[in-house]
Amino acid sequence: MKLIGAPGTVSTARVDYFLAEKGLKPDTEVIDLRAAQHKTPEYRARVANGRTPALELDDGTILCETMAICRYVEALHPEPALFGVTPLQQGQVEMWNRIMEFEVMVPMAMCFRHTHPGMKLAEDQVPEWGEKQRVAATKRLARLDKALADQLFVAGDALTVADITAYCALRFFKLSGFAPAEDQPHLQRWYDLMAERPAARAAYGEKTR
Ligand SMILES: N[C@@H](CCC(=O)N[C@@H](CS)C(=O)NCC(=O)O)C(=O)O
Repeated sequence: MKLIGAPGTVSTARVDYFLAEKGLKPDTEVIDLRAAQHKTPEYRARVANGRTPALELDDGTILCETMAICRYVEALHPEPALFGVTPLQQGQVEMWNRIMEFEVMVPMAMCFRHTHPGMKLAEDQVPEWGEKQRVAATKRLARLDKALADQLFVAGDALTVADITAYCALRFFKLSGFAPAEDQPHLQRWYDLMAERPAARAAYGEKTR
C-alpha cells in the first residue's frame, strides 16, 4: 500500500503516527499542497475528497479521510489496538477522539485558517471568528490538562487514536501559538510523552515539538 500525503500537515501526520505505532511503513507519494497538486483534475478523479492523505491499496483502490484510513488499518492490523478492544473501550475511544477532533483540532484549524498571514490567499479570512476559535480551543486544552492529572492518555491509561489526533493538532497549530501553558503540567507531561515516541519521529522527523 502507498500513503499519498503532505508530510508534516495535521492529517498526514495523524496517519503517519498511527501507521508507525502499528509498525507499518508504507510507500509514499508526496503531494505539494502549496503547488496545488491536489487541485488538479487528475488528483480529484483519484481521491474522493480532493485532499490529503489518501491510501492507495495494492489493487488500486483509494481510501481517503484520515479516520477511514486508520480504521481500515486497525481492522487489518488489530495490534496494538488504537481504537480500544472491548465495546466499552471502543465507545470511550470514539468519544474522546471526536472530542479531540471537534473541540480541539477543528477550532485550532479555524483559528489558523482565519488569522495566520500565510493563509490569506487560501481563505476568505474572518479574524474575529478565528480569535473566538482560539478561545474555544484554549478552554478545551485547560480541561484536558485537568483530565490528564488522573490518567496517562486522553482516553485512559492506554495510547489511542485520540492521543494521536490531539498531539498532531497541537504540534501543527503551534504555528498559531497553541502549546501547553506554563500552568498545565499534565498537558505538558502528556505532550512530551507523545513527542518522545518513535512514531512522532516517523511523522515529523526530529522536530516532534
Ligand atoms: N477530512 C479530511 C481533511 C483532510 C485535510 O483537510 N487535509 C488537508 C491537509 S491537513 C488538505 O489536504 N488541505 C488542502 C486543501 O484543503 O486545499 C481528513 O480527515 O482526512
